[in-house]
Amino acid sequence: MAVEVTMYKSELKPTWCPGCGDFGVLNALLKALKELEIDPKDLVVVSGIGCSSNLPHFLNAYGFHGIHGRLIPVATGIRLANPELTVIATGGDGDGYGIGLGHFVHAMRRNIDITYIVMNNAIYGLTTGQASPTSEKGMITKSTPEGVIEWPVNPVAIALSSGATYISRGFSGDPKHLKELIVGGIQHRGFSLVDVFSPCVTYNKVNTYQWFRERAYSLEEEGHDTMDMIAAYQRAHEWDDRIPLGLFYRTDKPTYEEEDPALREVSLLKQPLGLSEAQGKELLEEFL
Ligand SMILES: Cc1ncc(C[n+]2csc(CCOP(=O)(O)OP(=O)(O)O)c2C)c(N)n1
Ligand code: SF4
Ligand SMILES: [Mg+2]
Repeated sequence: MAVEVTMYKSELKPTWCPGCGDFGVLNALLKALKELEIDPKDLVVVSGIGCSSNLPHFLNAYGFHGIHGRLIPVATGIRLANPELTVIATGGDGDGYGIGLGHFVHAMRRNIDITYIVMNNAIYGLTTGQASPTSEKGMITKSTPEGVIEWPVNPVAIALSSGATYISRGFSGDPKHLKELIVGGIQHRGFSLVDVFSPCVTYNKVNTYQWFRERAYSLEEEGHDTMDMIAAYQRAHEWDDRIPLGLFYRTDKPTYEEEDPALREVSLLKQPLGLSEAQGKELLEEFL
């Protein structure tokens, strides 16, 4: 069977503003799925709340549009229940690096085998332009009329110190390169972060496509050693004049699923429930 990008598109057309960076992320993801020939029935895409978190609606796959900042626990549960699925989590910087930061850190230290794509636009897009955890110090937004007074979080440095085993940054203005990073993340066994600079053209007039293009450079082209954690930390702290794009760090470590004695033997999906058929039916009905 020939695999086409259209296989992964849902009937819904994206509702993002014209020019939103999230279009580039969706395109890159569609191409990555085609390249890996993932059967839509074996794919689950989980999100939180935000413009970026609407992405699963536009895909033909299993989807779970969760609540703000809680996509990682849902993705973790799905992954642990059924390791035969490819589990991708998608969301925004507010979702993942703000309210969801605790879940992000713990999933990384556990090395859960999921791919987390964060559409980082340094703003709360859906709620119309408040400062986010990645908004730069001094940035004037709807919630910070005199400028942000806090320093931004550094997701790549947090990922390095929390034990993620595949840590990368892409740009929605370069979907071809982003596709490569997503393919690498899905293929990687363990927690993969793909932080994507994905401009919000409506509410962030500072960190635009042009702003990013003027600063971005390729880690690959500079010969960065992706197994060198110290070098990765140094690169992670580059942001002002030069912003690195590509794979910062990659290592092999057992996943949570491989370490857990109960899951190692047989996945949750295949373990007996210990319930009679009637009890199982009653329980299911509670949720329907
Ligand atoms: C528990 C909870 N707190 C706050 C909100 C309101 N809220 C919805 S989306 C959002 C932020 C969205 O920003 P981000 O995650 O960066 O996504 P973007 O829209 O920029 O893609 C907030 C604060 C909510 N829905 N639920
Ligand atoms: S408000 Fe910003 S993030 Fe949301 S769809 Fe529009 S451009 Fe994209
Ligand atoms: Mg955002």
